[in-house]
Amino acid sequence: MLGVFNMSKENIFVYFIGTAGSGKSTLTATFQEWFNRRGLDCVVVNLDPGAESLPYSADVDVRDWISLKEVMREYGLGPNGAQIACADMLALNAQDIKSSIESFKTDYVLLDAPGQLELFVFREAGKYLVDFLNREKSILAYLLDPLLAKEPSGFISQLLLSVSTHFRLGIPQINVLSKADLLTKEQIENIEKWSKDSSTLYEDIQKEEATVYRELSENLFKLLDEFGGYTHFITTSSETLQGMEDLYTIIQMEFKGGEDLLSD
Ligand SMILES: Nc1nc2c(ncn2[C@@H]2O[C@H](COP(=O)(O)OP(=O)(O)O)[C@@H](O)[C@H]2O)c(=O)[nH]1
Ligand SMILES: [Mg+2]
Repeated sequence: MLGVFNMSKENIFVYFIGTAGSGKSTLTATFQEWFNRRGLDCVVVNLDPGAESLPYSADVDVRDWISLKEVMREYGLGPNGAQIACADMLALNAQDIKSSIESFKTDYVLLDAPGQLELFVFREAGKYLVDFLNREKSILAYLLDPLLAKEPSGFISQLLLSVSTHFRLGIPQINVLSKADLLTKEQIENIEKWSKDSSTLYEDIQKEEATVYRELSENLFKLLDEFGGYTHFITTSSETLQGMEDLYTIIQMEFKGGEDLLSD
């Protein structure tokens, strides 16, 4: 437990989580760049043992301890089985990851989760790692895929995954509509409208083709609407750098009551 005492009290862990291809690694890189441009310090951690190439240079990289190719060879597993085995190994290497992070002195730790959401969220190792590193100082940026979120039922399915992630990991969570540059202004305004006034989302679901899936969407909507607040999101783009300030501000508000590191 020595590490706990070494760790800076200000250390904040930001996990980037979302379905494969939602833009986690790219947003991690962009947010790191945004930090650096402002003279702020952060440590970037790659948690994906299967990552072939990364858009940032990782300060801490699980591939130093876990290799997808080696696991495939050693245990005679195919790529899918090996991904699962590697995800579970994150727990075995939690102390290595923690010690490595602690060797940097920093306020922010940005963690890029494995490509496949379920490997981190629905297996034990992800939750274990969040607890082990410091649950109290952790926040999750949940990436909503814009190409799915632009349709009412797609938006609902993305929110459902976001809510499942929240229930599973139980730490503060920010919904992030990523790759906003891929959507038209109208599409973004539409999603914002659903987010601000959920009755418009319900109306638009009802305009979709009448299938059993529409009925399912309506029922899922009612479930999500009952809990409230889950439709809120911020919009980001790694192309235009939109949303970085918003992301930073929300994180600051959560942990520092709005006190801005930039003004130090
Ligand atoms: N246009 C656009 N493409 C993006 C953006 N962010 C990521 N991408 C692309 O989306 C793909 C998946 O991104 P990646 O960060 O690897 O997703 P991950 O699997 O969630 O880590 C890549 O081809 C990225 O170049 C963005 O803000 N705008
Ligand atoms: Mg990635």
